[in-house]
Amino acid sequence: MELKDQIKDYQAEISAAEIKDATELEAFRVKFLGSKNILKDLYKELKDAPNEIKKDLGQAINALKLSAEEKFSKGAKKKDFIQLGAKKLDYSRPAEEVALGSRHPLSIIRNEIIEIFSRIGYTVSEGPEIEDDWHNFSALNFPPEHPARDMQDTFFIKKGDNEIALRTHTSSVQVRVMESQEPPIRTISPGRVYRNEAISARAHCFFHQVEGLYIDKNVSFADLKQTLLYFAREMFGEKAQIRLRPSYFPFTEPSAEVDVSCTICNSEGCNVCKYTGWLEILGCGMVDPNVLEASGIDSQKYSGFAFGMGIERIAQLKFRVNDLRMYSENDIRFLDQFKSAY
Ligand code: 2U9
Repeated sequence: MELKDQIKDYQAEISAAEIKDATELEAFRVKFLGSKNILKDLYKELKDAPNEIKKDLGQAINALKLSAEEKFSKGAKKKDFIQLGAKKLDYSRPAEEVALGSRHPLSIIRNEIIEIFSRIGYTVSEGPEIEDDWHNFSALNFPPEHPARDMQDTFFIKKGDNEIALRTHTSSVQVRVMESQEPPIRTISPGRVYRNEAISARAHCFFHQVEGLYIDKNVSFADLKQTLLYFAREMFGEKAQIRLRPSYFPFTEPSAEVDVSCTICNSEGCNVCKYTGWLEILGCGMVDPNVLEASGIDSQKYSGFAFGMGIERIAQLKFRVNDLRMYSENDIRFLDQFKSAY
């Protein structure tokens, strides 16, 4: 059949088409407007048509296309076609609920600690999780034979002359701050740290810390105590009390462990505080002069204090989550419970 007659036939077909339902509408769409529609064949044939009638035939195919589109949109507007099969769509039905995520409990606590210290002028410093021996141990006054350097405690990446390991504390970040900045230094370093421990409810091969450092002229132990009391009251409530017990760390002298009065039982005794009325929350001390000197700070001119706490420990007390493994399992049933926390 000649192209001219084909166009005529299709034009007649389109004009006569009575689209009665969605199935017929779809069939019409596929034939005249779909990706393999018949108009495409007509355009192909047009190429070989004699030049003197090419223009007219081209216009006729374009007109065919327009009437197909018009017929289709008229058909699509028919309200019967919102029926799919026998089921009617219910446009008044509420939309599916979009599941919202929530902050991780450790992020909630970390952000709260950052907030508390930023209110008294502390900056936040971050640094690498893969550290060299100097920043993780030597600069912090760990003697060469200190047990923390043992393979059983630290994940080593490279042994030998220039040892590389996963940091065991974020004090390494503060060594970097001391090396690159002049006092006064007032900074906290939150971050993930690694210890070579078997995973259980009470131990994990990684956990999260916030360590703090304050170096200036005439920084005293009294400044340290007042800073920690401020922190304890902001974190655990205005009635919180603290007590310090003597301790030992290679990087601080003197050193102390800090307990906060048990806010769960008002210090009356409960199973969380093991009937002592006190909860251990952090360690602290005056920065050892060796540590200041190792990073190029004159220990005759400057003194400082430092402290460190485990974020999981604070979260355990605030949220009563006793199994450390929960924090990294990403069980939605666990994470969902912190939706309202922030
Ligand atoms: C520099 C010098 C000294 C940070 C300190 C502690 C005491 C401490 C532990 C608490 C629980 C680690 O997460 S934990 O296991 N930390 O007891 N941390 S003093 O001392 C520093 C830090 C940086 C340059």
